[in-house]
Amino acid sequence: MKQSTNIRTGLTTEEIREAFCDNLRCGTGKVERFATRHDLYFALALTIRDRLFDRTVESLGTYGGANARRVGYLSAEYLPGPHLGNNLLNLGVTEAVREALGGLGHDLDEILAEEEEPGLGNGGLGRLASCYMDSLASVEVPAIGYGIRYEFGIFDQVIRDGWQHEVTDKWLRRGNPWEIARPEIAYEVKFGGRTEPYKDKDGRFRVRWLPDTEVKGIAYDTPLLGYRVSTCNILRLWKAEAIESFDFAAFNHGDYYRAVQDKMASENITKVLYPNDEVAVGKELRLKQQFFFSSCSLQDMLRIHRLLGSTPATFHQSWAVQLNDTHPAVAVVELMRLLVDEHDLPWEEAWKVTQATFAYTNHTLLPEALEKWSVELFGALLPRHLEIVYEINRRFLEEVRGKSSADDRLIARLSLIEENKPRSVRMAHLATVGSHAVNGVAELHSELLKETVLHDFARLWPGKFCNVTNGVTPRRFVALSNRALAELITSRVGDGWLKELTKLRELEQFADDPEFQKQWSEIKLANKLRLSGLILQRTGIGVAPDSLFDVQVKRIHEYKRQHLAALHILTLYLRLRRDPEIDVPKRTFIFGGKSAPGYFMAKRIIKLITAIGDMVNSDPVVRDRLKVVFFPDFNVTNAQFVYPAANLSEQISTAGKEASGTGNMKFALNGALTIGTLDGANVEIREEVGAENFFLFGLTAPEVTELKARGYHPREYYNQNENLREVIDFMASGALGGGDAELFRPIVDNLLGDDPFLLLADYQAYIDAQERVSALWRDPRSWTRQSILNSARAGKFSSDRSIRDYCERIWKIQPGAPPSTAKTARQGVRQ
Ligand code: F58
Repeated sequence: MKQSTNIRTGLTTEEIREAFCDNLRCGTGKVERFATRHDLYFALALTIRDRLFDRTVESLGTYGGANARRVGYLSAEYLPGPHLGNNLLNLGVTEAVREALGGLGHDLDEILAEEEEPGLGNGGLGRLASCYMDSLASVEVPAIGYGIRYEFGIFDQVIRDGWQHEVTDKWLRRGNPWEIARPEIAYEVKFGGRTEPYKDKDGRFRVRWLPDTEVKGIAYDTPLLGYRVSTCNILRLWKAEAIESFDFAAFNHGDYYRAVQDKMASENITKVLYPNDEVAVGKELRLKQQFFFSSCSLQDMLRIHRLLGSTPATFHQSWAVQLNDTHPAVAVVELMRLLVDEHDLPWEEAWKVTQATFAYTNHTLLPEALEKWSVELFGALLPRHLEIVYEINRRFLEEVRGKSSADDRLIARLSLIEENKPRSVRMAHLATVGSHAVNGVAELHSELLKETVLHDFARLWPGKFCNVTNGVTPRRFVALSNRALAELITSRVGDGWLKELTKLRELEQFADDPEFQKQWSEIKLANKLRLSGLILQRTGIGVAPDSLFDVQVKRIHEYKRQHLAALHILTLYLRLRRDPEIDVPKRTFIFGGKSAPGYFMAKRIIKLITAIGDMVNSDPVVRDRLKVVFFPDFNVTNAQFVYPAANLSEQISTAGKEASGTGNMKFALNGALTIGTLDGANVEIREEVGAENFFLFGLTAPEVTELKARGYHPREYYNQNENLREVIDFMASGALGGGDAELFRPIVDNLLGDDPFLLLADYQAYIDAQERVSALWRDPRSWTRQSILNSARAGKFSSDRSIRDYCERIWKIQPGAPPSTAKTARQGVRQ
């Protein structure tokens, strides 16, 4: 008999098989004979979860010292993707598990396909948070990712008649084997009511908050293991529940409905993720969500801090708290309230602790995405917090006034309160004032941040601003999703690249090696075949794996300019119709991405793409040369099939609009060439891979500003460019909408009348760059060479590097194994 402990922790094939059978029996209550594939998945997940939590306990033990500073990553969104495959990879047991299951007659890949991913985010920002959690553990920084356990995550997208429809995401319907509910870790969160001044027993002036309602936040923990290390951090998501005493109060008065209603209202807080991308919603429930998770997280961090034997005045020594955009910015105010009102710290001291604790990452410059809360709403929901905001503001503005150059206009611009009707709290200002560091997510973005949105703050506190360029985890986005490529890389440069991605540079020497080139392109072709199968299954469209896979996957947004790509397809289509003999290399255009449900233009852009697809894919003259696919329901699971199969990565946002982009990095790492503008991290990707290996086009950010200042007249471009005119007229003709000329009128009118994202100004440059793409594609050896160089030189874009940058520039934490990884330190705090 094996030792009984190994059934929960052992990593051999035998131990895993035994544990799996045990979990199937005792964890899901099934006998193997009657188990469904989902039961098998569940049993395997439980088996792996045991091994992860074993390491969590171990990590907490080793990091438990009072001097260790941990990271509290506050993010309203996470997009972890399916856990199972990643955990097997990080634990190093994929093959052992495959064998163990194989021995029982089960197929690991089929079981992996059973997992439903947690869609707890909208897009880049949520996915970045998950890449960072992977890297925090992998570079061995103790951290807790805090967020919201939405019952319904981002909707599932279905395409019907070419339009997007939203279906509720019921990711918890069949249970979630990765999380552990921790009802003992619960905090009360108050809302509404009023405040009341009083004198405490020492005669000091104080304020108490008399709320209207209270809810309870319950912790749900998911272990997040680093790559081939024993550090296992946790993702702690909060679920809102009613406080029973509240129900009872109403119940006792015989008001049964009121009691049930209160309960429902409480639970509503974490019901659903707002599906908006790059637009602040301003709804009360959204502010409730933000405050709810910020408050629970801070109370939790304070509890851990005290468990470590410290007092609130040294909170910042235990915790570096990163604000992932302004969604958790109210935490600045909540920490002040906790320290001043509940822990009796003097204001000045509390403020020092608060500023030393927080750092803020900005992810957008788009004005419509900058969060503002009307003072009325804010004060009604968080009356004490509004007072604290006013006090922070008063002291801040007083400090600014003390400086000679401050005039009233500057004061008004800096204020945490926007005085326009309705008066509102500017969350980016609050986050900036309450933090010791502010960063953008790519070099260009960080510069623009200082020049635009936070210009006055950057002048006031130049030292507060820095840049941390985004990164992505090479484990999920190369090793897991492109296994064959990972194996090829490892065969040439060893396996160190997965921990130190810049080692990929060693591949450069093989860029012209015919044997390596052959293997490289065979892998790409196999990935394209795999994706073609999925495309056929999901859309019914047959695509040619040997065609150029030209891919644009990301949220649908006008600034990202999916419709510019559409103009290119129409240009090629009309050219081919006019002259079928012309040499246009075979291309498959693949789009994917969700539109916010209420975003009229984005939904129409989806319809435009699908309408072009219907026309192109069925036209006998072009259908063997061009194909257009809208791949429905782009999410992390699907993404893992898409990036490895791409030849060309479309990163064509209007310069100055995309803060960074992270898809651009995933494509490059998987050997796609980029066609792109000088926007976000494209600038740095181009710098790294070399200008000669990047298809650049379009106006630069300063040129965009200048053109707009001069007065931009899209119609002039239309009048002067015959091809462009033909394409736009075609869209307006109704030929695409089955005779309905109104269908794409809003897009046409928008482009000709206003064109806020300068498609017409960039059109010709884009078409020319696409010509260069086609020319290179005709020369497979040169293409493959450039593909290899793109991967080889994209090592900078590992999220491990980003996390090390945060550690050095912002958190002042030393990554790497804890001082003593010895098992003796087991008596750590229980988190
Ligand atoms: C994205 N923002 C940026 N926001 O657009 C992208 O350039 C960047 O690479 C990425 O962040 C990571 O830094 C983004 O995804 C959201 O999804 C918000 C969700 C909440 C409402 C407002 C938009």
